[in-house]
Amino acid sequence: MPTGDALSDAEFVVVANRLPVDLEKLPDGTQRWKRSPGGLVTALEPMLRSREGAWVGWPGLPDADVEPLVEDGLQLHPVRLSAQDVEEYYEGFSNATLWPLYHDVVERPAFHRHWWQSYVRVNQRFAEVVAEVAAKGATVWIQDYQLQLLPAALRELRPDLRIGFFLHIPFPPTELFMQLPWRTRIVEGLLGADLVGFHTPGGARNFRWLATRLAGASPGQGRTEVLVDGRPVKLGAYPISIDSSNLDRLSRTPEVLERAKQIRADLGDPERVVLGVDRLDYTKGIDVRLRAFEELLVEGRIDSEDTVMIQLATPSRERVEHYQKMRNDIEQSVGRINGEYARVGHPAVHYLHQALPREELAAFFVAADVMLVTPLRDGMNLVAKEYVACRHDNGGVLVLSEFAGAAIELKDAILVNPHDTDGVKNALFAALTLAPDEGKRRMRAMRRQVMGHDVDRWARSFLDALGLPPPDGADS
Ligand code: GDG
Repeated sequence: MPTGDALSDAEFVVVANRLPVDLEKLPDGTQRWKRSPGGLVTALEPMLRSREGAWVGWPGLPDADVEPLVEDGLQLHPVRLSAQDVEEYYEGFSNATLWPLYHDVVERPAFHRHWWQSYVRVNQRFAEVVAEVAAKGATVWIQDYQLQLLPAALRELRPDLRIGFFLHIPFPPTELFMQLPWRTRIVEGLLGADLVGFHTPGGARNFRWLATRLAGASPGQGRTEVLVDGRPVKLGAYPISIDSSNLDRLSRTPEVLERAKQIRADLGDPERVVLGVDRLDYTKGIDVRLRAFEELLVEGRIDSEDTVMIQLATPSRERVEHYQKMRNDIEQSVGRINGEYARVGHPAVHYLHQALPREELAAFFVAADVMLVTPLRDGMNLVAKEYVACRHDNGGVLVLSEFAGAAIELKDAILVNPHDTDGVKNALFAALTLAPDEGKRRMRAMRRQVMGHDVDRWARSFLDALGLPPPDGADS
């Protein structure tokens, strides 16, 4: 990738904790860039390119001094984080304070003043980089909980910018948010934006209440606006989605269909395959579904000879303490279930702690009769939508937690309360025994939703609300 010399003056800037490419250290000590494709990059790339856009973010390695670069017409501007920043701002305040607090305190958030100081410093550093990169009057779209102080910090430096913020995780109930010692600063930070977006109307409502109570915002036009010192700030729900048609296309390719068959054959051609796919995170309720599966085995309602479970768990945040404990607990459960119910060469639960290629993931979705998505709380949950997009045969049954944002749109899933073990167990059993016609009816309805509301539509609706005009020559 070439390094750009005179980079800046971008009309459209995306800011996220991470760049869409990762810097990797090779064993010989040299470094190279590796693409890290994700839904957000796919959705925003065309818009960024057509507007000579820029992306600002951390390259993923501590203490990395790297110059801005241009990749396929897209400017990439690295923000440097020291090892201490990674520990305090990222692993600490972002992932051990905000993450558990915003996910209903399913683990206890840690409140440390030095983590907060680091969060303030890093957000300010991001603001300085964006202020350098953005052209006069440019539009800046800030992503997620790591950067909640950035809207106000940026407005302070560059009042000419149009600033949008989108939160990818749930915005918590007000009673929980009030625990945060720095609650007012966070709310004021977000109110620096012109538009603050959430996955659900509930998130927007919670934030609106806090904006008026903590930051002196007053009601604006209707319920989707507040006024901050007379300046309107729009609030709204923009449920994110996936690159539906591409995934649908991928799931129909001969390679994926063949691989799906092979997966079932490798499992010993069981009658029913139950699947879970998650980042290994305590919010995802992996323990909940293992318990449900185990109890059905104990009660003799299912038999491991003909019903197997696969749990794919992508490694995540391995240096954060909560994650280490959860991994041990889950691996112990898998071991216990297999100890009781496996035969040599025939595990009852197949557990992979690995990141798999996208094609392989699609094949698992095609191969699974029942998909278990049981988070205790989740902003949206893209896996649920990806499963639906891969079921062009209208086959497969989705069991989905009521506490995932996706439950608002995927009403034809079998919805469960993940705190209710009997409920999850009975829902799993119902899914395994659902009449095929009823299963197809439900999947068809969910596919209409997912195929009609893709990530591109999500990004457009957010940017329309922010007032970003379409690029020259665009057809919309
Ligand atoms: C946050 C919010 C919100 C997983 N394993 C592999 C793999 N994945 C992909 C999935 C999916 C993505 O990772 C996970 O997205 P989720 O939405 O399920 O969850 P979070 O990572 O927690 O995302 C969430 C999201 O932001 C977007 O706003 O929906 O609520 O928590 O795309 O397919 N991909 C590959 N190999 C794997 O092994 N290639």
